[in-house]
Amino acid sequence: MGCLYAAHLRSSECNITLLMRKGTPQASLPLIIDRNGTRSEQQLPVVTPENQETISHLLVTTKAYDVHDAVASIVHLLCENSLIVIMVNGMGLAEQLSKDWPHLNLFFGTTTEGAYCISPQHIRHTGRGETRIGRQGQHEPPLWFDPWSRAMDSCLWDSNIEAAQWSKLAINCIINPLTAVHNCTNGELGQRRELMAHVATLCDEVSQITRAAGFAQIATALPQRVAGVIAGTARNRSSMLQDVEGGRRTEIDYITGFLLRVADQHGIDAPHNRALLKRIKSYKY
Ligand code: KPL
Repeated sequence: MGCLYAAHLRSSECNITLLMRKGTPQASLPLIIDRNGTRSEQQLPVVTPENQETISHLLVTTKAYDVHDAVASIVHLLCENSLIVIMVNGMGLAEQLSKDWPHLNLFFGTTTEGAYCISPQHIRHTGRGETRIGRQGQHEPPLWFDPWSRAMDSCLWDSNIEAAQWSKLAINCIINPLTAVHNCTNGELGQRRELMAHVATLCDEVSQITRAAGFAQIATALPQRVAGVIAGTARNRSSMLQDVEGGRRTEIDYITGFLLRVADQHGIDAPHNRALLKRIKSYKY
């Protein structure tokens, strides 16, 4: 996702640098984006935390569990006006980051753009979606947001970004762990009777927690939204299933784990979500 945004923002005349992990050697990298049989290639400068100068705008698109370490590696490069846009799966990062760095200028994003990596800097953009970026309660988009809204087809400022994040979280809580445990495509959740029953039970629990968290409309619409995402992404293997298949750590702590922390605050039991969390966390990586 970071490469997709880098390419689009570069085309929108933004000055983009790819910030890679410590020790990455290259000074620049070709970034290739395939879309509908058309290929675009751009050469983008690459830096690492040890040779980067002050960062003014930082977009973080790592796995959720890598965000804290990623920020720790560059926090000395931030200045008073620097801002960070966190666009990752799951929730709970605002609290985690603010605990260690209370003065970070944080914004959050969520996207339904479809893309996957063919090789490290070679991306296939598979489907246009919608991106929402914002800071809770900030109604007017800041000036820096202008090129962002021009760069992507549908990139909106959202002053209720927590609702947008929760809406995605609720769907991920249902589809991701179920597909990972049952080793199935998203579409099978809507076709196999026993899996449909699991979806319905999880939907009930997630809706109850969603309502308690103050997102009543999202709770009411959840069963229909989940059915829509299952049908619309029927051939996908969810990101969590791909992580489990690849023997990688999953983002379950930031998806179901976050949901259950909110459930605990409201005294809600959620046994099916708890069982899924335990099962996914039992996988070795
Ligand atoms: O966001 C997704 C994911 O896989 O992480 C869904 C919506 C479930 C699509 O696969």
